[in-house]
Amino acid sequence: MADLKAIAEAVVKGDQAKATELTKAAIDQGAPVKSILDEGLIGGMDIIAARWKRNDVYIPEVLIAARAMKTAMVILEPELVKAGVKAIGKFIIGTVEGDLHDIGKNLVTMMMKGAGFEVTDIGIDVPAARFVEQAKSSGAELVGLSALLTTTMPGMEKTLKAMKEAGVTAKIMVGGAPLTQAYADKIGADAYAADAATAVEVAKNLLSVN
Ligand code: B12
Repeated sequence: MADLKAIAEAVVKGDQAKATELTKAAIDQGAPVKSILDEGLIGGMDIIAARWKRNDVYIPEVLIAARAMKTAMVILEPELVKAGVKAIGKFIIGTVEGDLHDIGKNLVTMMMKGAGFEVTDIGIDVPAARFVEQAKSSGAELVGLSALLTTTMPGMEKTLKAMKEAGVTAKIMVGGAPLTQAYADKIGADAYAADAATAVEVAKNLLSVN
């Protein structure tokens, strides 16, 4: 029988080779691909996210775990497509115009992918018009805006306004070190999260998925 717990453990340890080998073995043994994803790979990322929130592990461990998941996903992804397994939601994320910081955004990207979202990272220094265009063309249910500078935070409000005016229906989540829940409320964002692990919980709540 496929050992899905061992896959999760390999992800937690950041063991790329083991995560990949066990994922392949589970596919060969006929384990349901959705279970390999949910209980194995996402299961591992859930554990690392919880440990990160408790400060039991730090960013390097999160990055290494995410890399192990990404490597194993190369093998699992075609099987998920074949089986018609869909992502739990479509999410696009970018850092607002004038802002080049991307470390936090990249962590949010990894954690969201780790939780089963389909994520499109549209990069840094993204003008409002590009967020609008990408949100519309991708059909994403959720858009994430990141800002690390007090001088670029107003770019979030501008982007939110542009999206509303353009009729974008996606929910909008904001984050970045200088942000607060109060600021998110003031600019009319649908949600705020202080870190990438919380971003996943908030995103799931917003879209009512588990
Ligand atoms: C690394 C860094 C840089 C790097 C960026 C490299 C990169 N590829 O990102 C470089 C050297 C390029 C840089 C440049 C500058 N920086 Co800088 N930088 C930092 C630094 C040291 C760390 C930021 C970081 O990566 N933190 C780690 C990540 C993991 O944390 P995070 O970004 O907050 O992300 C977490 C959460 O906020 C949240 N999150 C983030 N995004 C999102 C999005 C969503 C949707 C959600 C839900 C959650 C979420 O989840 C993340 C993970 O948990 C900070 C200081 C600090 N301690 O924060 C200064 C800092 C942000 N920088 C600062 C400044 C001033 C600058 C410059 C203007 C400096 C200069 N004079 O040139 C330039 C600006 C360039 C530009 N136009 O953007 C100031 C900002 C001050 C202010 N009040 O605005 C800071 C605070 C330093 C300081 N104390 O003065 N910087």
